[in-house]
Amino acid sequence: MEYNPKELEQKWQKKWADAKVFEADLNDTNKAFVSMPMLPYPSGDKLHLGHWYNYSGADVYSRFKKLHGYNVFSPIGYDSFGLPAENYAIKTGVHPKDSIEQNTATMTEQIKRMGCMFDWSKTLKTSHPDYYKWTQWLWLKMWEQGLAYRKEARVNFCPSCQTVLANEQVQNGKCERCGNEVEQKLMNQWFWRITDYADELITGLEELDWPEKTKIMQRNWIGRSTGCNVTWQIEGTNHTVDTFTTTVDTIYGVTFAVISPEHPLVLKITSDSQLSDVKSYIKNATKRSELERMADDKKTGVDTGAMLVHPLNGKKIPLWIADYVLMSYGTGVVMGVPAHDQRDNEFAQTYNFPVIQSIQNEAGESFVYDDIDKYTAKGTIINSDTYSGLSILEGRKKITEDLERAKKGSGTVQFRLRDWSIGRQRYWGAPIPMVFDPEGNPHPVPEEYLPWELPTDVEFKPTGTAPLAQSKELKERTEKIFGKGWTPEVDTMDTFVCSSFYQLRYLAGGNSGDQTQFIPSEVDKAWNPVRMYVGGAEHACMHLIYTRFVSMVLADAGVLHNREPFKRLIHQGFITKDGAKMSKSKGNVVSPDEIVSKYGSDILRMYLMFMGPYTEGGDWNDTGINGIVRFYQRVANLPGKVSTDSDESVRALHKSIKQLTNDYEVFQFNTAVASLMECINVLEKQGFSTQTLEQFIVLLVPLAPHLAEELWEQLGGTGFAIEQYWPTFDESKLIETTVTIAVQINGKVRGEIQVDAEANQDEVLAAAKAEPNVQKYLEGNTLKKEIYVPGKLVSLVL
Ligand code: ANZ
Repeated sequence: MEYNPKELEQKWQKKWADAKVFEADLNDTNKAFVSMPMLPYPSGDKLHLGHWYNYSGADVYSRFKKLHGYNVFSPIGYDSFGLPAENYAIKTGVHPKDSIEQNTATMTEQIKRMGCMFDWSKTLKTSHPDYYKWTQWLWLKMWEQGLAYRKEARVNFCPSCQTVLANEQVQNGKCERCGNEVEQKLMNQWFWRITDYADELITGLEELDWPEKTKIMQRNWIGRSTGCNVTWQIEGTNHTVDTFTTTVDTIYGVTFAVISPEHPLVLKITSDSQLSDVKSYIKNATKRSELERMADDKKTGVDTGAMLVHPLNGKKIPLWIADYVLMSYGTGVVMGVPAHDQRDNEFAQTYNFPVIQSIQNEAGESFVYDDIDKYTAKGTIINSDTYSGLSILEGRKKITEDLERAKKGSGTVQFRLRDWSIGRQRYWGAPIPMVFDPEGNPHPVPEEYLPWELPTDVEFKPTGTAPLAQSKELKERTEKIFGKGWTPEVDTMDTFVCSSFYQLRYLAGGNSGDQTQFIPSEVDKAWNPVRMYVGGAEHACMHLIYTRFVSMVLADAGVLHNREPFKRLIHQGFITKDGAKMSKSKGNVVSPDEIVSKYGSDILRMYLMFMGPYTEGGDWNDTGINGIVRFYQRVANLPGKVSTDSDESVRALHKSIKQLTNDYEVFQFNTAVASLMECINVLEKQGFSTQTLEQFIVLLVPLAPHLAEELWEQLGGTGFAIEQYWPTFDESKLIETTVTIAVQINGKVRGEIQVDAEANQDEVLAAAKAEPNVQKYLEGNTLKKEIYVPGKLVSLVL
């Protein structure tokens, strides 16, 4: 066959499109199966090899499932609101609306060249009014469910992106997008109450077929802690403070307590003599970020002058203020146990608090909880009145119960997760559909006014205040609909909102689909959740938590039948160059376009899939691709070599069927390619029939979809190769009927014989001695010894 990938691939892409082979009929609910990669965001840069890796692997799987008779829907779209598009627009001066059109057109052309089985008839762009109408609809649902609220809070602010960020979007104190140091700012902001779902976000993980690492990351991020809130009377006042502790078993080891500088009671309970010190401490502390405060080597603090009364033994405990205690966690006050907590120990050393041991391990030694798992701690309570002698866990339970009975405490569960900060002071996002009455009270924009359009009469460059505030049109629109003195909300939504439900809008037909309802109920029932989701591990604690939260809310609102969006999840690995991540600054970026122009999409795909286990990625290497080119050419030549089957060929085919049936399912594409390579070696050598070749072609469809079609056509097959049924392997065909035996003479291999697997020793030895090369050595020599290792080896000694 003439090897011209460009022509061949275009031909099949056109045929697939003309015949609408990949357009899923969403009304057909039988064997419905959504298999999709994460949607890309258009930034102005072209697709890189990572995209190819992501989409190719996802497509191998989608095709594999289609070949099993699943009604596979593989959608794709663009996450086109947000900073990448906006920053590109700022850089080039082109309005984001125009640059998005241009950039998505380029990307679409690139993606289409891959020949993935995407259903382009149901695509979407999140920045289109037909889409963000639903982003705003989701906002209204949140509002209706009591899950959207506004409050004055210290929020993360990126001075470079000039916008507020959610906690998930701050990584090691830096902005997830631009890498700049994030500041803390007191601002009035919108939040979504994701913490209401903290518990289910943890328990729901159990039923998901996700990488264990990702589940652990989510669990840690959500950070569930079971413990006890203890109430302490402040001596000589009517005030009390609560401390949250996971280890109330250490309560007899408390020698001080610490209150956060932001705690509302601080100034009320500080003694007159300490007031000025405490005030200046607060002033300094509130300037620092949480991260800084937690990372401090040297803990600082000031005495408030207040004393707490120990709820169990009545001892007086000094209360200090210190910034290592955060207001955003627990109750903002902690009991200090220097004997068993490292931080408390450092604090006690600096300020000379006594150290009292109250627990010991099984060896009778003291320990700090930082070194062991709190929830399974083994050991005994000591120095603790009637609790002494109990095991740690028993004591913890008993102390909690006694405190509860005395109304001085209660068992409780704390989460590290914070509510999702939703507003952004940026232009290129979905406007928050809220307006304020003349008294400043917020009201939702009624659904009939959606999409609540993004105004165009604004400068989109960021200044730190929301660009929408400049829009005359938005202000006039608001007054016209709601009345004089009404004002619009001017923040836009975090773009992670746009991608938190997009898989459901695909199911409504995408942007050109159903605009009358969010998702048709029957379609939701049959097609949701997504059965296979493929994308980067970097989304573990952002997109993949937000989307789960939104699905749970929509299920509670009666919109969805299912509470989890993604049943199975796979993260692709990284493609590196010379061991390093590809980046423009390193100058080691491999352009997929050039490779596709030179070799075609099938070869690039097969090579990428061959580089290593899909979830681990691999290192790009230009010479390696030639091996795939040779394999491709050999496969392309198979139709000209059709003859008849031999047992070996049939066995090799069934071995491949067996292997690939497993490999594709578990994303081991590299071993799948290797298996086809082994198979073709045997087929070429031993001969094969048309029927065997047909099955081989079906096995090849996921890895080289265009070539497979071409060969299928050459063989005169009906329909498309992708419409065939996956071959089933026949275990009986796998049984070896002949075995290969090596023949050694004086310890050196001199020949190889093929014998019937059932042959007995005499037959095998006779065959060995008859082997021509072996015969040469035997001539004129006397045979001293002959040994047969069944199924493996004949050893002759002269
Ligand atoms: C006494 C104690 C003794 C504690 C001990 C630990 C070990 P996790 O597991 O992460 O939930 N804590 C509570 N609220 C805090 C806040 N706002 N800022 C800083 N630290 C706070 O951690 C719970 C523990 O973190 C709590 O248990 C408390 O210290 C501290 F040997 O109480 B512990």
